[in-house]
Amino acid sequence: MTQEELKKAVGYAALDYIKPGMIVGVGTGSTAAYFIDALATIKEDVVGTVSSSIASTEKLQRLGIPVFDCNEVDGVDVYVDGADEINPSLQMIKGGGAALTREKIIAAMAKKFVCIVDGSKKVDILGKFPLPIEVIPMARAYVARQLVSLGGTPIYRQGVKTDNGNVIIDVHNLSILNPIELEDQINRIAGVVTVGLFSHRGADIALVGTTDGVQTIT
Ligand code: ABF
Repeated sequence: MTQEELKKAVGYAALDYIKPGMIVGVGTGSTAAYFIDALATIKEDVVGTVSSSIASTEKLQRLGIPVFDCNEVDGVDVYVDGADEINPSLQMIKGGGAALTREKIIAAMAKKFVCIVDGSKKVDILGKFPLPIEVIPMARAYVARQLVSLGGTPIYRQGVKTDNGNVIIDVHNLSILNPIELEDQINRIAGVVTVGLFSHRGADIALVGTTDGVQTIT
């Protein structure tokens, strides 16, 4: 199976977690896009969605799936999204698609987080994928210096503006042995909006696409 087929398989497998009457949180990226296609096949059953990016909102609306503002809903029943890396504790690096802030908000709101990935995203130790951080533009150089003092190599993602009007710094050369501690340390730097480390609020379930089928990890 190709990587695209594995992404599609987990996108459709996530439908098992969608029940009638739910508000569904929808992620961003190529794997989440397959989930949106799958959701369109049962769109009459759900109340609607909240979306983690303008790109996903546009796709949901194109397919006739209602999208609510997060402030209009009391909560999110289940959130389905991809990741850039996921470890055995279901902690993740996210934000390769620059949608990390809205993703973290929806993850926090969700009763259940279902992460959908192809097998290439499974790692023992997070950090080979550069860790994305959304930063207020005026703090970019300051935040970068603080990240160097934490042992990383920050690279400004040129030409990218997030849906919230901020910039992204990708931190290379990290081996994240204690994700919770690092998430806390980076959150304490002034000017950081969101770190793409999802360790306090990791996934509850991971659906991993492999050539032997979809593996479920809880
Ligand atoms: C989002 O999409 C992200 O947090 C992650 O960066 C990315 C994964 O994209 P893809 O499914 O295209 O690999 O979920």
